[in-house]
Amino acid sequence: MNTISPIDLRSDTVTRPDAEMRQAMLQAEVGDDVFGDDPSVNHLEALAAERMGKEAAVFLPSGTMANLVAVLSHTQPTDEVLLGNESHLFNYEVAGASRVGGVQLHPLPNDASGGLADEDVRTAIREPNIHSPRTSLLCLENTHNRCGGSVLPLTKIQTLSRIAHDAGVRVHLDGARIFNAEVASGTTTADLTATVDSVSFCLSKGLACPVGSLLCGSSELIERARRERKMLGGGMRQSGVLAAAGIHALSHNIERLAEDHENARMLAEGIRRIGTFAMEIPTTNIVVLQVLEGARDDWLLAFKKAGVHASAFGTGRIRMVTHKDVDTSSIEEALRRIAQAAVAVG
Ligand code: TLP
Repeated sequence: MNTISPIDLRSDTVTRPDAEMRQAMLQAEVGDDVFGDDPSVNHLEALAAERMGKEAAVFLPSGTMANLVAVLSHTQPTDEVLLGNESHLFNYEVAGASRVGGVQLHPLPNDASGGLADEDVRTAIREPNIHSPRTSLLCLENTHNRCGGSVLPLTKIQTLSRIAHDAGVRVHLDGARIFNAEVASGTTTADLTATVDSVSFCLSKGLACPVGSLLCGSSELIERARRERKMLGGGMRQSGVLAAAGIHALSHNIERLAEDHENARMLAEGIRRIGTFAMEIPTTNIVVLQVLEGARDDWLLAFKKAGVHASAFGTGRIRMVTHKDVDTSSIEEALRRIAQAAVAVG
């Protein structure tokens, strides 16, 4: 029987709360957050707003709900939302914005850094007339998941925000991994998000919390967001137990993301030496392998048999994500196992 313990690189969402985080959760002061009575949630929301340089924040169960609540809070049914064709919101959120928000999603081609061409955004913003949907929101993503964890350049965020704002269009940033962008670029989250109207970020990815996301923006926007959250069933009660994990993560788990980035670079360089895959060397924690020989699913199975769990990531593509629960020696071991898998498949 195969008894090696698997190295799980499917996502940074697989991280488990460590002993210190669990201790913080155990000691959390709680109240009923739907009444606004949970001191831990209130504290986390204040910290999040401060980190993002916004007036207010609201705690939500997931990144998907945070993006949906953002869309609902910025738009009305029949509006149009511009976003990248590789964005999470367009590819992995079950078209919830269309179903629940009644908006039309209008995808524009993402470039390699996860950005959009200025001209594409300018021409996609519709002139008001009685036939067309009203363009009311532009959504960006940083870091960009399907673009290999790329950091969206600050100047790109600023330029696209200006183009949108000049046309009366709001900007939402899916910052599920915004702290990876901060650590990789050396630019603070407040600077990265200064020109956007709202930003969501996840606690449950590289920050290693069991659950939770925050949506940050103006007080007016967040007041509306609280109503939309309630409508979706996302109003939580003694959620201070979860918020305590988030408070802990914001002070303990951000700087260490640099290790995940270094491990991802090491992993990519090692796999590149094995051959068979084409890939970019990542700047954050996401490694995307383009299969050059053989079938993607055969490779995924071979990796799994060798004790490395990865995920399918589109046609001929495999994703591996580094995180807190996989240290450098595990990455070295993963490379040995991947080399074994390559021999088995080859
Ligand atoms: N991404 C997950 C999968 O859904 C692909 C992952 O493993 O990376 N925005 C971005 C950029 C994300 O990567 C994700 C999760 C979300 C939003 C949604 O967050 P959750 O999973 O909390 O709903």
